[in-house]
Amino acid sequence: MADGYARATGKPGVLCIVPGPGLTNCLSNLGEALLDSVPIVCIVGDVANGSHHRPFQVHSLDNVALLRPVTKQVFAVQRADSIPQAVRMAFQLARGGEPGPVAVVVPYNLLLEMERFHSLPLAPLALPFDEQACARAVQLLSNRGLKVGIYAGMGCMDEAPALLRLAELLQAPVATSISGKGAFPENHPLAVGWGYGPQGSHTAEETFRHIDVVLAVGVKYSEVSTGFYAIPQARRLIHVDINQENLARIMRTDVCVHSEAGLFFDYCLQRAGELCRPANPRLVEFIARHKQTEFRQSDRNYARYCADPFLFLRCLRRLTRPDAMAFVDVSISQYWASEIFAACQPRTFFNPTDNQNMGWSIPAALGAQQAFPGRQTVTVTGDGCFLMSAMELSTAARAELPVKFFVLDDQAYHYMQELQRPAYGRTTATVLARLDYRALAQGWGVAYQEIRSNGELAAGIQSALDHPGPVLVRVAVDYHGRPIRWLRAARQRFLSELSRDQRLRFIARAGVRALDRHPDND
Ligand SMILES: Cc1ncc(C[n+]2csc(CCOP(=O)(O)OP(=O)(O)O)c2C)c(N)n1
Ligand SMILES: [Mg+2]
Repeated sequence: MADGYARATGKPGVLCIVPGPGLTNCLSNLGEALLDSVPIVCIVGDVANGSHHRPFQVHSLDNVALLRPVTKQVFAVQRADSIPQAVRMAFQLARGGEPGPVAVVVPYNLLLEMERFHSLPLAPLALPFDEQACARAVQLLSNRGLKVGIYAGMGCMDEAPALLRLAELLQAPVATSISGKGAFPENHPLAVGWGYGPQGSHTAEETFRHIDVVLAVGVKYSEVSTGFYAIPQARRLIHVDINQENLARIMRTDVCVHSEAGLFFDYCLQRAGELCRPANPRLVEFIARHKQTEFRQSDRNYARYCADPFLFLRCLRRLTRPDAMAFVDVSISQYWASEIFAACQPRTFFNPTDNQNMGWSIPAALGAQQAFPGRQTVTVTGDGCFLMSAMELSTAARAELPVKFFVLDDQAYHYMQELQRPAYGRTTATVLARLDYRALAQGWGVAYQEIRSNGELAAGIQSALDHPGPVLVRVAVDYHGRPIRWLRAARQRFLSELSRDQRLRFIARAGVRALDRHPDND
């Protein structure tokens, strides 16, 4: 919930937990916030310290050590008078630089003490700005003989107006990373979708084939966003990021700019005269044509029975408002949603990208809905993801948070099946139980709805959206046959990196398994 609140508002979410099980239960989500650059301040009580310390206290795990790998920093407070400073520093650090979770651990006996606090606000952190590198970037961008494309990540999320102005100035097509979706309006004539390689949108891939200089801002080129690093190497690359350690880690980079995105954009926009390019109707027409093709191809129904998940996502986008907040979980549908669910405003599309923490979307959506009670808020989970955190529907009912929870029910971990079947010729531990979702909804006290075919999509989605309270919607889906660009790209990349021996073993196993079939192996 703290993570969803932070992503939706841009402000740190605050999480208060007990040590021991409270802490171990939230480690996966803190890890998500760390890898996805989400500011969270995590206040953790701890067992008594100093003269109050006794052996065998409840929850006396090494809580500080547990927190270290999933946070930017842990402030382990030892005395009551250091609490205010630790909290101030935690907020500053959570927001500062590349955002992330920060923990303050307070032994509970300190909360019984009296203290007069005199804690002054901290001086703001200086934002990184490398003027020389910015100048080199501008020099490259001002060469009108080179075609420029922009790749924008989450680091641009609060700089959308400047990003838009720069893109129009350069007449540059803009692709985003998954978590950058919304930083640039995807209905803009220069928007090409997400990715820019074989794993991303078709239009982005086609458009960036002709690009000479990629300007990447506020991105890391992480495994998930690049389709197991399948994104092509740009002929020339300028990489701008607030965190120096993210620069040039994955891609061969010509200009590394260690700068905050807003300062970089300001610097460029002050040099509008040098960067300005004439309108490029041919590019705009090229993008529009590919978008049309993409849209037409996506219209095809693949489902043999039930609803087509891609058509569901398309319909959901059509029926939700532009400022609706969509939380898309770790299922196959996250890649389809990245392609078809156009985000036209910042902080409207959310995904647990780099920790791929199943079940994240349900509580995250509650945190966001709490921050913005009037905005439509939806989750799209697979049935597997749903099972990881579905109990939080009781919170939606209790706190009257009108989130609409769409569950794509295929009774399987389809994602795992897609990975296992080509490699092993069989699937293992991927089939899920048949659930009575209606009874579950009734138990939690939320409304219930079912969508069983494409014909029911529009009316089913609309009536859930119209309902004033939380609704659980079971969407019975058939994933069969629908191409998954991300998986195809990641698979090809993976295979291309195998040694000759590894590849031979792979092929031999596939051959043996083709003869030795275990259809009910799961
Ligand atoms: C906690 C956790 N366990 C396992 C995984 C590996 N994993 C990624 S997606 C997935 C299956 C998701 O199933 P579902 O939500 O039904 O979506 P579908 O694949 O059917 O689209 C699994 C097991 C993970 N990312 N996180
Ligand atoms: Mg599933």
